[in-house]
Amino acid sequence: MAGPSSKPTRIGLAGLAVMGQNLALNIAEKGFPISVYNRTTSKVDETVERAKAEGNLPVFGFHDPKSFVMSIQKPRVIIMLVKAGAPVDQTIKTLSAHMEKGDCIIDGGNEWYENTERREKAMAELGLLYLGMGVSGGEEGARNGPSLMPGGSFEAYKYIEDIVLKVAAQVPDSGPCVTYIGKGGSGNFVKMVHNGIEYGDMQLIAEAYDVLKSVGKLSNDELKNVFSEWNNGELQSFLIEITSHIFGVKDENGDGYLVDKVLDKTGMKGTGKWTVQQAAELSVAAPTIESSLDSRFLSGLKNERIEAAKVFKSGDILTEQEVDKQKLIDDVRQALYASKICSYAQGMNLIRAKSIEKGWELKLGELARIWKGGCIIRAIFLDRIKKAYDRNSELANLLVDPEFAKEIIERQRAWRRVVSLAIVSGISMPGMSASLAYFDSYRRERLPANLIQAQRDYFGAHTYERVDVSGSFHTEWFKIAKKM
Ligand code: 2AM
Repeated sequence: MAGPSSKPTRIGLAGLAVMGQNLALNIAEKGFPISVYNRTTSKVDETVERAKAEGNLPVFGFHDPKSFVMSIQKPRVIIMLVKAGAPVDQTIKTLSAHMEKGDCIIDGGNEWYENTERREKAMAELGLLYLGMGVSGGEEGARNGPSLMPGGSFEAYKYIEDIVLKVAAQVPDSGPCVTYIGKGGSGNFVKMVHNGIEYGDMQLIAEAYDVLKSVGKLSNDELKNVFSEWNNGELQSFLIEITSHIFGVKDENGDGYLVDKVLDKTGMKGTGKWTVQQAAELSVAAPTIESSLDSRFLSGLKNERIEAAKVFKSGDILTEQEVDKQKLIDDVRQALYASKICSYAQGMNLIRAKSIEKGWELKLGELARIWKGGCIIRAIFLDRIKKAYDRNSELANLLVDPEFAKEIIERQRAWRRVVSLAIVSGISMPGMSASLAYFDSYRRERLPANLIQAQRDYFGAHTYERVDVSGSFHTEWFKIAKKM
């Protein structure tokens, strides 16, 4: 097999599907000779061929796990990019059989954080180090610079620090998009919440599109221009940019634009659902992210929606009211931005709650920094989040950072106009309205929760606290009410 003639390689990578291949080529391009392996050996040859074609990169392929492991310099480091779950356990078993004390395995997949913690413990018993590393940026990011979220053994991180600092996306003025996240499964957890935030961003963008198209009657060309203009301002981000590109793509197989031919049914792989489950576990309100997951569930009920649309046809209330297009576009931009602040506040608070529970000591500002480049949620906006946590690392909620608070106040009228317009027009806007309700609940000193607590005490003697006297109280509400 084509291996390095004498000198061992610096690192190995196992699992050569799209992400694995691209990451291997990226590592090689940054000057680190790399050994590669895949269960199905044709992918090994394919990767070596690509490495040749893309500039004779130092990628060395192996068809059997033993010679693959042996080709790497000690202490050996192997990144795995195989399907999460059982395939990871199988790959660990295959590789670790040939590894020695002090060697290290890194899982670069979207793995459930507890699996990483279990494996880290099992590896430690063999004297092996383990990292769970979130990798974001898709195919393009993996090849040219992803955002990397490594968590687990700090010693293992130190082995690979020189590599990941070069391989990660580089953002001027804020450095490479990688940092040691923390202990245990923190790298996977942070990547999971990153994906939850990504769900939220995509939902909010889809709602902006919906109201502009359905109520504002914007054409795809107009939408393309709006999103491309937005990408020059406060909303500048990868997702806004690709959205503007999507509106410009014509259907090669028919008339019109491709976006209009795409079935309105969203797929998912599970990290969004995990994020919502964790929010519930930790009692953290994350309504924007939750609404994005619910919207995907509802999108999946295409056949039911077709039937329901017939049932409610006569009650269709989408009005043909006149809207000032330019004003609507400007309002939607502001609503999108304000909603996004709420969504990120939820994601960050979820990460902080987990960090406290697990003693991870995660630095929220650093996370915002490493998401500024390489990953799917990369955005100019993340710089503002980083600065907010730099100003106050103990910030209870992004909403109350003085800069964000000012931005929300400036945008709230437009935000309320957009949500109201959607509601009266019968256009569902779950993400933006959930964000607005989150803001409206969080900013109010007094909520109607007093009534809920009174009801709980009425039927279940759950007791209540008082606003004026400390302690816990119970009232025989029923007896008093009966006497009246
Ligand atoms: P394959 O090419 O041999 O299928 C994404 O599916 C990656 O995970 C691929 O590289 C795939 O290898 C690998 N993979 C999936 N299941 C695996 C398993 N049980 N053992 C090893 N690799 C696996």
